[in-house]
Amino acid sequence: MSTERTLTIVKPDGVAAHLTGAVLAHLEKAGFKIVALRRLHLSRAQAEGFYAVHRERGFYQDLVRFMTEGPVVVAALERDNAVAELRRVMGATDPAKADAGTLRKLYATSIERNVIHGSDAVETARQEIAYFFPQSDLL
Ligand code: 3AN
Repeated sequence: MSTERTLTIVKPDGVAAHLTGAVLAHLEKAGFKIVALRRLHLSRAQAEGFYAVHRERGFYQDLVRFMTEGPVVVAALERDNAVAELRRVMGATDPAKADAGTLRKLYATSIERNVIHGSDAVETARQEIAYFFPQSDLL
């Protein structure tokens, strides 16, 4: 078991529904340490860049609109096996398919408005953390 870092975003639906505290508390109880934290309103260019991998997908423009509709809260998290553990705690992308007790099962309202982002791989996590926390000594 090695200590890893990953990046999470409480998406605009979660922040608007006052779920930031509940989501972060859930993550802390699941063993994640919050090592950096900030709230920001993503610009269109930032959201497009963040989700560039989905550029060709039919839902891309809607996704960018959703991610820019209000502020998000971004955190760098640390624990053993952090990338895989965060994805397990988040649950499936589609809340209808998410396991009981996962954050998306608890709080998400659709496959798009699914409350939380988590990095999909260790290298992606490193890039996402560097993007949102460029000045920090985390790197
Ligand atoms: P995850 O967030 O579970 O890693 P990705 O990376 O496949 O899922 O998708 C990124 C985001 O795009 C999702 N969190 C969700 O907001 C949105 N999304 C993914 N698939 C769909 C879809 N079929 N329809 C609408 N939005 C989607």
